Parts: sequence; C-alpha cells; structure tokens
Amino acid sequence: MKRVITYGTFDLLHYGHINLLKRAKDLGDFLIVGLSTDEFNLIKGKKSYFDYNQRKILVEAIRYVDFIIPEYSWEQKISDIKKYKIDIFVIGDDWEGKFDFLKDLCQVIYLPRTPEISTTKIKLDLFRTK
Ligand code: C2G
Repeated sequence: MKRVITYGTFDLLHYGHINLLKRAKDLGDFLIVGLSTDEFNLIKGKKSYFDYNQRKILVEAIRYVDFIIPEYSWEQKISDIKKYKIDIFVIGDDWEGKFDFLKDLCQVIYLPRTPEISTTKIKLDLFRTK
C-alpha cells in the first residue's frame, strides 16, 4: 500500500488540478490531500473564491482522492508524512526544490504543471468578458 500526499488550495477546481491529482494517485495506491484552510490561504497570500468547506466538497468528489486533511501550516508536512506513513510527497513543479527537505522522510516528486490554466487566469478571463 503505497501512500501519496499532496497539498493545495484547489480553488475554482479545474482540469489542471484534476490532472495533478490523477498523476499523484497513479504514483501509488492511496492519495491524501492536505487542503489549505482559509486561514492558511491568508498566510500564503491567497484569497480563495470558495471557502474551505465548499472546496472540500469538490475535492472529496474526485475519484483519485482517498482522504482529505486540513492544511493549516507550512510545518505540518513533516508530522503528516510520519503520522500517515507517507511514501511519496508530490506537488506541481511551480514548487520545484521548495520541499526537498522532505527527502529524508519520503520520495519527493515535482510534476509538470498543466499549461495555460490557473485559478488566476479564470478570474481574469471572467472579469474581461464582463
Ligand atoms: N497545478 C497544476 N497545474 C495547474 C495549476 C495547478 O499542476 N495549471 C497544481 C499545483 O502545482 C499544485 C496543485 O495543482 O500542486 C494545487 O494548486 P494550488 O491550489 O494553486 O496549490 P498552491 O496554492 O500552490 O498550494 O503547501 C503547498 C501549498 O498548499 C500548495
């Protein structure tokens, strides 16, 4: 049973997110998502359109996702990996190198982002087509 974990806000859920979660699940047998809380988003300098509970309803409906935990800090990754006996930490390569400190605990994989799509782009395009 190979356990995989990833973290993110997953606001305005789109095919780039799904593509990441599918590839993450394909790396193992069980995928945990650390879903950023609204409070942690503030720390990340992000304001999500959907709040935590709304984003959780969307993410838990995804076939590739087996379990969701709240992400409330940068530091929790280390204890999460130990607590859930994680084999692989995976995230998009916009974070390339940022989580190499986890390499002592588990495999760290940065996956290529899906080009062209982002929550910011969706917001900007919608604003322009007003
Ligand atoms: N992603 C992707 N392709 C895109 C957009 C996003 O592969 N076009 C990936 C990101 O790289 C990330 C995941 O989808 O792995 C979730 O994206 P965000 O919600 O933007 O995550 P972020 O705010 O970067 O949070 O502690 C880690 C942070 O919580 C990551």
